[in-house]
Amino acid sequence: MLEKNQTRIVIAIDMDYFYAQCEELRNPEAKGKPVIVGMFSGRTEISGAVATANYEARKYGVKSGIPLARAKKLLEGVDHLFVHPDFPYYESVSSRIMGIIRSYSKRFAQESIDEAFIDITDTVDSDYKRAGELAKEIKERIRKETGIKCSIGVGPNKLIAKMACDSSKPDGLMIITPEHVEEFLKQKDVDSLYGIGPRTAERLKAMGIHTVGELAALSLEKLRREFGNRLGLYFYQASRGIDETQIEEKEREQLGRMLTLKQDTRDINDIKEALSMMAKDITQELKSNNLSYKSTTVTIIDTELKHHSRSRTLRAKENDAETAANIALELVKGLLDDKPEIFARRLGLSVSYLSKEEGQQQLTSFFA
Ligand code: DGT
Ligand code: CA
Ligand code: CA
Repeated sequence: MLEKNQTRIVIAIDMDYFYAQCEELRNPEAKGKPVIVGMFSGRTEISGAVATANYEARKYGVKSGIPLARAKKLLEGVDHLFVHPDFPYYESVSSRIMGIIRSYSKRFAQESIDEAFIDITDTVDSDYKRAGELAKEIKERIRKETGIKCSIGVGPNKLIAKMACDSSKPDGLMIITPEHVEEFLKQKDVDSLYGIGPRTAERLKAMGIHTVGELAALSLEKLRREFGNRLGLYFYQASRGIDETQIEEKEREQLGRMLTLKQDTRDINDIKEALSMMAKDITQELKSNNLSYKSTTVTIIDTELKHHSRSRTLRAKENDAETAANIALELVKGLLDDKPEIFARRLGLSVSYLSKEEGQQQLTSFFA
């Protein structure tokens, strides 16, 4: 078991200042300026919090979670860009990035909109030198094909890979081999231990434990007495860099696209064109992942920003673009007939009840 662990190689990939970087991508004039993506809570013009900020804005102390009013104050007199979040856009950038990462290993797990882990032990035959080269290649491909900068950590497990990734930010690449795990962890603040929240970190600090090295000096018995069996064991293992979590893909439940129409419309030709574009895009992603679907859903967001959806579930599994586009078109027609007052501003298409085409999967992995 231990021997196997020493040769495992895991890569953690996390996009830098993700929402704000997506905004820079489509607003070239934002480059070099502080960029804030903020969520209004609705009560007043300025109530709400910062979702994220680029590194220019971070220089002024702006970061995720602080009130918008405070961010505005910190950037008073500074030429900056403030934008509302556009989740469908971030999702579309994310799904292209995930498509690239996924192509490097069958052991892939997307952890959030902007981060993923892959186990590349087999891909590089447990060789850290090759792992570093592969990490560099992934980084360059993401940059070239999507325009997005990321940070990458390479290590013997998920915990170390993630912490290496965080330490290398922004636009970094850090490789921690098993021999360097102890040295890497020793001086780290307990805050930075993956999976420890701010309240737990406070508790540790109140006990006089500030670094991971100090945490590792405590016995398992003491940790269990203080924190209970589960958390005690977690601290004992994590502070030694032990993490046996496997990297596995969770079953995807649905896959979709959403776009803003060229104009607010009820014209079925405009809608048909948008649907077939999204259907093609979706089926391409289905095919590259050997997936098929059973249910199709369309969503119209109208000019009042209200959502209207219709779904249909098929008897048989499907994976071609034409079927999805045809069903979606019928669903939209039905929706518009029922609601003569609405005009579509945005249009969404998604497929769900996904399943793997096992036969093909085996064939491709045999040749991979
Ligand atoms: P990084 O990774 O430090 O360069 O910066 P981000 O912004 O990529 O941070 P990360 O990876 O923790 O989060 C990914 C995205 O998730 C981020 O761009 C916006 C969103 N997000 C993160 N923290 C918050 C938060 O506190 N509130 C809200 N609404 N969104 C957040
Ligand atoms: Ca990030
Ligand atoms: Ca993240």
